[in-house]
Amino acid sequence: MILHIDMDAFFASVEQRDNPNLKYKPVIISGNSKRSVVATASYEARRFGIGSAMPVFQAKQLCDHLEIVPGNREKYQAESKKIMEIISHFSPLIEQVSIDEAYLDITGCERLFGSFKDIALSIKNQIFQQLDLTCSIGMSPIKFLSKIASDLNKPDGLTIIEQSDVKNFIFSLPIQKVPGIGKSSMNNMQLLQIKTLGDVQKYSLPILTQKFGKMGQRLLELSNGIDKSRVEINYIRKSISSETTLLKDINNFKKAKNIILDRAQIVGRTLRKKDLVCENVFIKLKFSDFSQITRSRKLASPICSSSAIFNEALFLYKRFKLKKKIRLIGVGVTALKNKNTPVQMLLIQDPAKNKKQWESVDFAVDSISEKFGTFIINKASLTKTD
Ligand code: TTP
Ligand code: MG
Repeated sequence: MILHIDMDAFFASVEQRDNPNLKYKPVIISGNSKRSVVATASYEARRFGIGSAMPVFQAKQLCDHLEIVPGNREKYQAESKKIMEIISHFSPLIEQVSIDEAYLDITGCERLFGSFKDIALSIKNQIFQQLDLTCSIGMSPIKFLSKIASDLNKPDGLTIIEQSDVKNFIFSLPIQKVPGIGKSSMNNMQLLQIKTLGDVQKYSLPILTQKFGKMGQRLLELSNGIDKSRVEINYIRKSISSETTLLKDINNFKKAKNIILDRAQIVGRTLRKKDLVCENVFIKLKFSDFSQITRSRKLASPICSSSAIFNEALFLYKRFKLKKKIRLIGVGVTALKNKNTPVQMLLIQDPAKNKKQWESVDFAVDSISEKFGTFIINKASLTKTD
């Protein structure tokens, strides 16, 4: 049995919880710039036809008393972490797919926690009790159906598709609900008169492949209730990077060094937040003529401190013979590992005490930034003196 959980109007619900003045009101979360779009809309705002990706000015036209709240990604990340922590107690087979969404394989967990329905209700209850947030859960024996199910009774929904109902469900499932069906495939669906997933079976594999490419085979499999994808645990992002296009092209070493330090700090913070270490650091430079290079370096032992990332990135930068002005600088890390994998022993035995000290400084700075905001504390070399 696979459970899919998705938080309701996630960013907006967090803000409504933290500011009682926003409760039961039409609220949108957006960026700060003039050209911002809606990241999410509270369910009250959705009644006015407001939704994700809509320009903010358009949302305002639809609802004149709309509350517009700037987003706070770090806060939502922290909430996301708490949610994943709660659900990880129910099964170790957990796959987080976005900031507010995860799959959980709960096959065999009934003996510990009661029926599948009981498990879903306990998860909903714990999240509500501990975080004052609601979520929607879908459950079925097939991964893609669970995702569709979680969306069916939003908000605060629970939808269970039993094995005995799978066939009927698939046959009447509107084809546009199948993940991966975009606008262009919908045109072809209409031409072929495919309205439901069951209708796919009217066509042979060669025709479906001709019309929809690889997706054709998957659709035929899905229509037969076959979904080869499993809940994939321990998914680790392959890289973390941060880059910035400069206001003016530069060729000044000190300025470049400051930007590398700034980016290294952002990358380091993300790495530590995810409890990861890296074994590879790279820099990316784009020049005034739009050409670009990346240079990377494999490390002898894993790191996660911003200073170590900075040192490696600066080393790579210095080795490069600069001939043109720089328009963009990026710093990134790859070869990521969980911090508590055995390789971490290397760090503990590392005679370079300096490295460990910098890590403790970084963790202290991270927790201060989390409490008081990202820009409250910074390296002295990044503070403007002129
Ligand atoms: P979703 O789960 O797609 O949306 P939601 O949780 O706001 O609402 P629903 O009840 O329909 O699930 O996305 C989760 C969060 O991701 C959302 O709160 C804000 C963010 N997000 C964006 O920043 N931009 C986007 O375009 C979308 C779709 C989401
Ligand atoms: Mg959601």
